[in-house]
Amino acid sequence: MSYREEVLNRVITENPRQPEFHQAVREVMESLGPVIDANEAFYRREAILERLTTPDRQIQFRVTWVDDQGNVRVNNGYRIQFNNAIGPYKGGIRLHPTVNRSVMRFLAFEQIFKNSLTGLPIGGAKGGSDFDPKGKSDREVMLFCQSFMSELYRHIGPNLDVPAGDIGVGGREIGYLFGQYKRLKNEFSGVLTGKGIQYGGSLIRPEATGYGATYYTVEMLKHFGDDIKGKTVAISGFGNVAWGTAKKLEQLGAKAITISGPDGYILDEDGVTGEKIDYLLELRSSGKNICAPYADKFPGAKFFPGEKPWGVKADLYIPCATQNEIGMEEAQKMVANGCKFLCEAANMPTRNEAIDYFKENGVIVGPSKAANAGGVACSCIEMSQNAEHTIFTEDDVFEKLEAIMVNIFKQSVAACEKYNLGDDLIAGANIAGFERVANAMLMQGIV
Ligand code: NDP
Ligand code: 2IT
Repeated sequence: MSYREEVLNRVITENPRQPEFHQAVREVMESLGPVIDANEAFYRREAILERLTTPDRQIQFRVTWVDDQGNVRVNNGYRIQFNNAIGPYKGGIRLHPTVNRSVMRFLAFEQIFKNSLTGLPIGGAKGGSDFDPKGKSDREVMLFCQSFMSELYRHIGPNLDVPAGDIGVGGREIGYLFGQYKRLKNEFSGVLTGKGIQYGGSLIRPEATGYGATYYTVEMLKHFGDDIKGKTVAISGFGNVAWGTAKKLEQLGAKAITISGPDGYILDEDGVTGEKIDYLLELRSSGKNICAPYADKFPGAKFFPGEKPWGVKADLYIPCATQNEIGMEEAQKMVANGCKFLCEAANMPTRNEAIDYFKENGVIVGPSKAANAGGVACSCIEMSQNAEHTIFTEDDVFEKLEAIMVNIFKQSVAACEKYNLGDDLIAGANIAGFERVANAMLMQGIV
């Protein structure tokens, strides 16, 4: 059995009932063949893959708060500090009822490679809670965030671990979390990113993930002799990432033609453009988490209850909602509709078997670790802005963000060329991300 297979088996045995974590590790282990197998004895002796797949630390805590009716409520809180070989832990906080240890671990594990690909000094982490923000009042969200931070504050810091947003966590939640951290530590620092611009936040951070994913898509199309202009794009979700993606697509002369929520999807052949993009913000802040009202407001659009947007014919597909939203059934529909390119803006939106099917059918997949790294890259720009006690202009941030995304694409292609991986941008990204972290780990000794 190869070293990579041994480590994968160990991860599965030691972490039972964590399917998302197994899935993320399997994908990376399968990709690392060309690097590890050529030097197997060395990597095995250094236990580099065991070290890389075992979190440095994981914190789980109770979050107790009181709802508007006076009931005491209890949720689980998590922070997985997976690897800090190249910089302080960095990664978002997710508030969604599907959050559990497996979801947290897969996200923290993938964040190691994503953050490495940015070329910036940030390690991998993720946190969150099974708290459901759906239908909660502002006050309930505030009380939850304060209680969450009352535990988390002792484990984070501007040079230790810097959380940010993810599903269910936007500017409002970051504000409440920051306020509580400041109160408990008596310290104003860049301990969180995604802050309001009034108190240290970076311009463009809300848009950064969607903008970055679109820049990545532009590079991918260019590389394969195509162009984004005039393209129709099926996207999913209607949250922060979907919004930023729709906005950038319109600016570049393409258009999103779908959005989706847990209630179904919207097809808007005229394009999710102009005021419709602003309406996504309204939908999100309504706290109802449904996309159906879009069709009432914009009568040209059609609502398909209970369905996903992946049966729609489009030039490009950019999932922006959540993990495993594209399985075999969806992949088959997309290939039948002539899909040539998929760019993953959500984290791990495609199941491994669907990825295999895409590859067999010549579809180019831009993996989430590379394509959605614009969010965390902009977070790191925010960290340096805070450390320098300054404010970067919008042009500064744009320029940096675009350069980082272009560089991520180039690094992935360079790894493909070096290891004869053809058009496998997934393996290219995994290898490029791995090499930097593994080298840093080796240089720092057995820790
Ligand atoms: P938001 O909370 O703003 O939006 C998430 C969207 O996905 C909503 O439409 C949400 O609807 C939907 N969604 C979430 N869970 C499910 C589910 N189980 N089934 C169906 N739909 C679901 O989050 P973001 O836009 O910030 O995040 C979207 C994706 O992008 C996630 O995978 C996230 O990890 C990833 N990402 C986010 C970054 C960021 O900076 N925010 C950076 C990089 C990646 P609902 O809430 O109603 O379920
Ligand atoms: O998945 C991600 O990269 C994020 N949610 C953003 C993390 C961050 O620290 O900005």
